[in-house]
Amino acid sequence: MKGELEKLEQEAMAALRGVRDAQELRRIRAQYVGRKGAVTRLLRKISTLPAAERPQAGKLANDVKIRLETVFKSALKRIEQERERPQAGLDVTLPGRPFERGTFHPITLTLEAISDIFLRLGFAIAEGPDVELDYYNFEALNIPRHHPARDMHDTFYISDNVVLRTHTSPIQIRVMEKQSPPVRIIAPGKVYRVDYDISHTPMFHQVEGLMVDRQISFGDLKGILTTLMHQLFDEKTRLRFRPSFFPFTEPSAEVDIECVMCRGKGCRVCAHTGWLEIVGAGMVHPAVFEMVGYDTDRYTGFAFGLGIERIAMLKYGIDDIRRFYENDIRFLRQF
Ligand code: FA5
Repeated sequence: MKGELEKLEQEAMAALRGVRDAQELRRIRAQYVGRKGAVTRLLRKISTLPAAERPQAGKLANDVKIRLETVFKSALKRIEQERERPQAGLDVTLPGRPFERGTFHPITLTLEAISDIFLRLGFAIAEGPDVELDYYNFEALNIPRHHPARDMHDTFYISDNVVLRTHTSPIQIRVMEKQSPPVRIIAPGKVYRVDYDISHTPMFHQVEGLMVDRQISFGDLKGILTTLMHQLFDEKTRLRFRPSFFPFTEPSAEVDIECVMCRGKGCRVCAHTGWLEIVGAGMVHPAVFEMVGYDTDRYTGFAFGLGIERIAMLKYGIDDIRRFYENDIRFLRQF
């Protein structure tokens, strides 16, 4: 046993001499004094020796173990100190590397500009989840299963009753479930549809608006949206309200803004029509109020959903919606 122990100690010391990194050191330590190490194995064997030899062998093996542990510890310290020492050739007088400052994304800037205007008009900001229950995205908005209006939304389904929200309108329901009138909120957020071309992307942004109180009229809706566009663009910007259909509003309208790129003459951005559809809107349908338990005799309200990418295209003169999401630094740096 004595001979074996001496041999192991010499071997371990020799292995340690050349060690340069901590990982290698730990491996050698495990090989000799770890739980399954060679010295530890010998220590365990002591119980099989004749009783008279045990005390001496035990002391010998323990001493070897303690000596090795001490050397391991100081080797580890040496390695760590070496690592912290500055490397030869490091010139501390060199100037630092400059790092680039980012800019806000044009969609973020547009969302902020719109939110600021609504905050000044006394609206609060509400939020809801991107991954939404079918109930909030459709059912509670008066769009039952198999209703043809579901075809208007090319939906990404997560499961049978969970979707990526196709619009920000489910936030209307979530707010009204929690709060009784009066309500005056906007809800900015990402929405998702299976759609991709010059004026459609699979992920885009909307700002939902909802105002509920006594005697809210279509005139209030027109006033708010016109004020918004005049403040975002200028006082000359014209809006056009066209009759439309949404199951959750009655009457419903689609609101176009005169193309500020060509001032209505017709260009690539407005598909040569002079107008760009940017908002779906209307008076909240009584069926929706009933879903959330609002008294339809006392309250009326309007709601709208603004398409933010379309507004940003007009604001910054961008003719292809896909530019926003190509991550081209040359494009993004301009804002
Ligand atoms: C809606 O999403 C309704 N939730 C709007 C609404 C809210 C109506 C409240 C009534 C009351 P629509 O599908 O039309 O409606 O979308 C609204 C706006 O989002 C459109 O006017 C358009 O500007 C924008 N939009 C729609 N699809 C895309 C797309 N794939 N990419 C970019 N913008 C889009």
